[in-house]
Amino acid sequence: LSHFAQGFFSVLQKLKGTTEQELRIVLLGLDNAGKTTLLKQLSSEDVNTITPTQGFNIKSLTSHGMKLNVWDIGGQRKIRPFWKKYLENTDLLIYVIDSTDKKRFEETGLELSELIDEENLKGVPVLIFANKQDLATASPASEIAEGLNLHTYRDRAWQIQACSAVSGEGVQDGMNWISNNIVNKKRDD
Ligand code: G3D
Ligand code: MG
Repeated sequence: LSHFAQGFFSVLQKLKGTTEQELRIVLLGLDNAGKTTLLKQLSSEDVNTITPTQGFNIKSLTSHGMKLNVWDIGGQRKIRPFWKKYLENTDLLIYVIDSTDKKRFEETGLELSELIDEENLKGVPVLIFANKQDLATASPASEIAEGLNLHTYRDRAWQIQACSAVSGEGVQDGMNWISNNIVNKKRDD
């Protein structure tokens, strides 16, 4: 298993001890951000690709009491009403950014801020992976956080985590944050 998968399942195991509920996670980001790479080790037989008639793909992974929906966003404004229902009852949003793709920082920031405003994602904790930090051209996570105005997010827990989906570096730290902020929070509910 990848670091991501290991971290993921250890989080789930903790959660399983605290709740009967399914953990619902959506993993979003522009195309090419690194979502599939993050999931590579998880996505063998369990993944179904739902292709709703509206013309977008959602990969859905159900495993260990977790339902994980993964899809590319951006350039999908017209069909947004159709995918909104996949955001219902979300426990956690993981948003992946290609830290080397400066040309699209504005676009990815806009998409994120619109997601944050979605009714179905109100108050939902968000973990942002500033991915591809193994590349010399990557912007540091702190700079990306500033560009995204993360400090203005006051209605939810959030974290930005530098990582490389390829090497696995930083991925476990992100998972630890989930474990501390989602699992423990659910236990208090
Ligand atoms: P997506 O599912 O979000 O669209 P992918 O993104 O996981 O398909 O990744 C897009 C490209 O970025 C892939 O390259 C992938 O190998 C690369 N990539 C993803 N994460 C990292 C990372 O952390 N570091 C580096 N260096 N590359 C990464 P290709 O060449 O296959 O298109
Ligand atoms: Mg992909």
